[in-house]
Amino acid sequence: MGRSVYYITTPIYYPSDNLHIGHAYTTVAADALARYHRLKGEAVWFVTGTDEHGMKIKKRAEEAGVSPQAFVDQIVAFIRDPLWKRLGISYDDFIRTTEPRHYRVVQHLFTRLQEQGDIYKGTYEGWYCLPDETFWPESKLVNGNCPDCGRPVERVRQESYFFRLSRYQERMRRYILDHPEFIQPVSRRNEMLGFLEGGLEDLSISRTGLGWGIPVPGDPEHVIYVWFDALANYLTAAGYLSDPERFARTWPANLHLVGKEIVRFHTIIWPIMLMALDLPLPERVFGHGWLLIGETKMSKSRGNAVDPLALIDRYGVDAVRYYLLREVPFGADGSYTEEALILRTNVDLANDLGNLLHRTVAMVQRFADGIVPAPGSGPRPLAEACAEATRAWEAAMDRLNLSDALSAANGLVRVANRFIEDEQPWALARRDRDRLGTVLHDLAETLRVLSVLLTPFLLEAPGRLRAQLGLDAPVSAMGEAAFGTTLVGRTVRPGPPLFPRIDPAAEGAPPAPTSDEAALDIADFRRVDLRVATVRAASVVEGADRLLRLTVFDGERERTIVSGIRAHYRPEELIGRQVVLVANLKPAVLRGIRSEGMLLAGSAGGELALVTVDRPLPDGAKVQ
Ligand code: ME8
Repeated sequence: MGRSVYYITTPIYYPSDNLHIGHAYTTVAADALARYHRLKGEAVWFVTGTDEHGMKIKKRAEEAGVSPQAFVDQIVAFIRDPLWKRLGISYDDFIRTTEPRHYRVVQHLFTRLQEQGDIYKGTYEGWYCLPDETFWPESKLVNGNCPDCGRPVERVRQESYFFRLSRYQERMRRYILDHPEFIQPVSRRNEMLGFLEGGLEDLSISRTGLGWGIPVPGDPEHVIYVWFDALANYLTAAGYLSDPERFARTWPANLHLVGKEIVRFHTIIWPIMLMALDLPLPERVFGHGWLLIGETKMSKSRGNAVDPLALIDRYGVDAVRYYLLREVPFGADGSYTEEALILRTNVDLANDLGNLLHRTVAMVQRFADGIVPAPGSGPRPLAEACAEATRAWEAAMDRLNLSDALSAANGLVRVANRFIEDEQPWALARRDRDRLGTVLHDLAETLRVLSVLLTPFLLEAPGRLRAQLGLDAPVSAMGEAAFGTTLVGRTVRPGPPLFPRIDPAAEGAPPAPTSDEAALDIADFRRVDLRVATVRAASVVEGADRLLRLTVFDGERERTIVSGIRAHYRPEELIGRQVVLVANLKPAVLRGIRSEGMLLAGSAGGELALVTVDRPLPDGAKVQ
């Protein structure tokens, strides 16, 4: 027998319409976790699929004027390709409840439970919420509506088969109490314990007159209730009945990832089905929060759904996957906005990560002939930062805290960008080649480590990043996150920006809101006294490798300015140049020299250039 398998599932979705980014959210999260466990060398069985029976589908098919099967076939085809294909969902099995392998399992379960007295025939009288496909007793309704979604319910009275939930109520409560890991996050666990306090009624698990579903064995007037049918998919996809050996390795599931509104089905009804069948219960059920539009849940039936493919077309698959998993702490609700997606992409990916790569590769190119040097002497803060970020990242992944994991990776990017500012490799290039080797090497190595940490989340960027570092193979194991020297001697290959900045205006999206505090009043700006001045003298400041001492004439007098531009200008090339002076800055003493103002300069990616005027102006001319 082979080793045991990490079995992870998403809900199986109703193919009643095209899916939206709420469905993509769960599925991308499960995909990232599946990729993570594969990186750790585990055998993974990652399953998603579609829940194709039920009244809702039947009605939608009637509206469309086609058979239910033809209706779902066309939507399911679309879900598999292009939807999950373009989102890069690496499922191992896609289960459809209309498949023969699943019919067999559901009918087998039904018969067995009936034989042992857990299913019996009676009459159901109560209410049904169509969008949720849920039965409700009168006592649970809220203002006559569905207590889960608030929408109207319809009266149902018919002969029905029942599943004896009540018999297992106390066992279920004990199980939840004894297994604190079973329901997560803990708020959902408390909710479920509260629900059990209210007592469990036996569940109606068949319907007559529907004609679209799995027939009750021996009583084909009845079809099996869509939730009983759907939950069993987790057994079918693990090989129950069809492949006992695989089933033994795969079951129980390690993780059912679901939206919070269906936690009750997964942590009360489903485990009771398994208890009744004498099968082990899933290790954990995680109920994540909702993507909201404003204050309301995004949903097909509310008509406020956002199409994932449209977002991919606009922003690329990596930006969409990153946004979904980074923005909201996994478990909480979060509002979706396109502006937030743009901002996230621009700040974390284009600015922080993209710049780090661009600067590093450009400096290796410029200062080390394009070849990653061997580390030389001096402290190696990035080695420790990488180890620390990897630890935090793994701990967050294991807690399913995907946004924290991404935040650990982004924190590392920021540390590395700061390291460039601190070490000033362009200055080291002139005076300390040995240290320069350490700095360039460790920056490149940090990027390589980042390519590992981003691999479960992003589809394209890790490979493109590695290509620029001279690596052709994709990341294949978690162990590659160890900080080492495998890049030494590699030739970097500068490429296009990893994430081009998105221009919100060009995308037709409203510009990112600026807070009132950040926005500058014109009066505030006018308080800065900017003047044209001419450099009359320049010299190096002894003992300070970044500083030049300048004498500038501002139209009225000469001033001394100490400026951190030594790595970019030789003193003699500055004499006679007109520059822009901040004339009303409080004087500061730098290296014992009183500096009376500041020169404006632009900087990016290690480059720096002084701001000057387009044609000569009298010294003292105001800049505004
Ligand atoms: O419930 N925010 O299918 P479904 C976050 N067939 N996640 C969302 C979301 C949102 N706004 N909208 C949908 C069913 N989801 C059943 C499941 S399982 C045995 C049967 C995600 O098509 C989330 O995972 O209504 C939610 O639980 C699921 O889609 C519901 O999909």
